[in-house]
Amino acid sequence: MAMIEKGVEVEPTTVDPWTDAPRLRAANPATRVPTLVLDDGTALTESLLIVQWLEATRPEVPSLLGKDPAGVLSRAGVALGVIDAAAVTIITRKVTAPALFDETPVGLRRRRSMVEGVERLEAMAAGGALGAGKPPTLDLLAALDALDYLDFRFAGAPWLPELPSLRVLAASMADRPSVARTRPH
Ligand SMILES: N[C@@H](CCC(=O)N[C@@H](CS)C(=O)NCC(=O)O)C(=O)O
Repeated sequence: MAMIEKGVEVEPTTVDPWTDAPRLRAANPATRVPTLVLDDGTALTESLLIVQWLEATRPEVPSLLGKDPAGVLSRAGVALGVIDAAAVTIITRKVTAPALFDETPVGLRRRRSMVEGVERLEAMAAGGALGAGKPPTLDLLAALDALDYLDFRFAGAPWLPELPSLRVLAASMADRPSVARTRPH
């Protein structure tokens, strides 16, 4: 989403990192996505480092940090906490299978991170703190990503709170190319 908002057109390769795809492994010794290979062969990894590269190389395009960088980064951190707790839960299931990680003490702690984090995002959306989104800043992009990822991985989970304001905000962004073209499916 950040790349599209910054006007960078990529030829995306859809890859399952768990299959150790050779091209991904060559570009990124951690064998994780996202990995961005520039035209000169430089490989950039870690989503937030890719955002830093976007900001450093395209200062003229509206900043993803907006006019209140501290506020944007603070709110983005809440969304990233949700995304990280969700991703860790999915990845750790692979470690503990067939036992389910989710209801171990650490799994429940990660669930609490998801619930409390997304509740804070909901309050931000209700109070207008995530902005109208045109152009979106990093906090809104990360919040939309957190919501989509929770829906993708934990749809119907009884512990997922209702998120009416966040869903209204997400619906208002649904047709934006950066959102429509990157939604998980
Ligand atoms: N901190 C990294 C996290 C990247 C990450 O964990 N990607 C997962 C997506 S499923 C992955 O590629 N996992 C494969 C693995 O952990 O081996 C970022 O923000 O880019």
